[in-house]
Amino acid sequence: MARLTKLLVANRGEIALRIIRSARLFGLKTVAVYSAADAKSAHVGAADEAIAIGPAEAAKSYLDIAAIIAAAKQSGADAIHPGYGFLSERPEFARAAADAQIVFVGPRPEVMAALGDKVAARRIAVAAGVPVVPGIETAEISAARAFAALAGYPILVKAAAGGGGRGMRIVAEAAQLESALEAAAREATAAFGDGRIFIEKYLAHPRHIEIQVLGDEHGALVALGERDCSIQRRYQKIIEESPAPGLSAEMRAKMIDAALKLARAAHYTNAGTTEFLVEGDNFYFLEVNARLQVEHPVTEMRFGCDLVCEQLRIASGGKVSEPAAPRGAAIECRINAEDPEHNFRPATGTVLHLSVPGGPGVRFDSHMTRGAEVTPWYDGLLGKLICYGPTREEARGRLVNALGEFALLGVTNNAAYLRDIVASEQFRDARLSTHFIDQFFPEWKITNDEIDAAIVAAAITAGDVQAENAAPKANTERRSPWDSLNNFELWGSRR
Ligand code: MV4
Repeated sequence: MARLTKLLVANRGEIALRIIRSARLFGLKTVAVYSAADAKSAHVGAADEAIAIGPAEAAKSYLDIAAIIAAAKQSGADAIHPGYGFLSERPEFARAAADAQIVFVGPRPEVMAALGDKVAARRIAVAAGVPVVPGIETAEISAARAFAALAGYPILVKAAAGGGGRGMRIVAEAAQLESALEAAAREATAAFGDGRIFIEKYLAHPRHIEIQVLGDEHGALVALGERDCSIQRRYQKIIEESPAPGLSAEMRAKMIDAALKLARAAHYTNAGTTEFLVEGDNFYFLEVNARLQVEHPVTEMRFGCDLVCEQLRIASGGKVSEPAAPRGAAIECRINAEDPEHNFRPATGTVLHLSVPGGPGVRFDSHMTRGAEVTPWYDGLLGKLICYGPTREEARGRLVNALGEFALLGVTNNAAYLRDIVASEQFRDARLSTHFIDQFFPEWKITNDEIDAAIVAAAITAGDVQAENAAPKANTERRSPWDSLNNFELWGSRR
């Protein structure tokens, strides 16, 4: 068993903090890496040491394999955790770590490479007896026509190197087929340097349900239930929950069995997720995410486990723990720096005020603090609010409350939008599908009664901070807090 001592976290933001916390619990020293834009970021202060790896551009910092391996060597780290995004699913990175005698916290590079190729992953699924959407592995026009005629339109053209919705094209009728195949191949070549495409029957109204698995190097594999991630916008998940509402015990058992068969066939180790589309009583393999996922906390809340500790145990050659029986329900929502009133355009700024919700079953995974800067360089995830409850309704009630208590001023964000969704009857009734947002919340405006006490209180302090910053001269006479509201931009932007 490789005894690890020091972990380099090759990531930033909330997930870097999340990993540092568990690494410390696991008894490891921690090394943060950071770009020039993140010198004052929370993960830098949280780690035992921190190493600058380059300029703000991700390509020259968090995506620079050589710079990160050099930082690991310099600090004497014997393991690297990639987090999610960035280099987390790049086999070259896992390979470079291994070549430098550093343990990569994730599956083996060959496994990652096989699963990263959606056509190869689909073949592994078929060979393992896991259902896939009827499809064909070719872009050859006559074979494609024959398949589409048999399966029926619409069909979906996908890129082998794609995933997460990139490089997909829905084809509604035969007349569009040829040009769609050409365009998809061209796009895939431009985006991924790999023009291979495949075709599937298009499922019109699916749910997205995924199974969490853990595998160790001794051949043990366990599943930790499912997550329903149907609520997404432009392929970005925004609300995730476990268990999947209405999923029968029989379907769950079948999906878990399929995920484990697939993981076994792929020689999967460490934490991974098998994504499925679910329509009625049928489920179909979509892809494997060979990493820890953003939404892993909902699984942790139900199973009372720490998936990052499990990952570290597996990476040290230890055995996966047999999961406890899951309890209750957990729902997560992603608080993003974006403006839901203006087509969700990305927002930036300085956090002037932060009210973090609390209470039983409430968890906030975030790197935000007052004064934190949100820059345009990386994704806009400000934090994840996760609520647990004995039942879905209790978890949902807590999440509505928690979103009400939450206030982050200075950076426009989607918290009030999320609260409206979680409080809605459509969400209460779990009318879940990948079209949920388009169906029920395509556009949105804040209403005046949502500008509530928490926001007003926050605005007062934020206004004070702004005023202090603008006029740093000593002033012993306290003004009325209401004065500071006058030029506070919240009111201009929200009314
Ligand atoms: C599909 C599909 C319908 N039919 N495949 C989107 C992300 C990529 N990983 C696969 N995706 C889809 N594949 C067939 N044959 C619908 C989607 C899809 C989707 C899947 C999961 C979560 C959100 C989604 C949003 C739109 C489309």
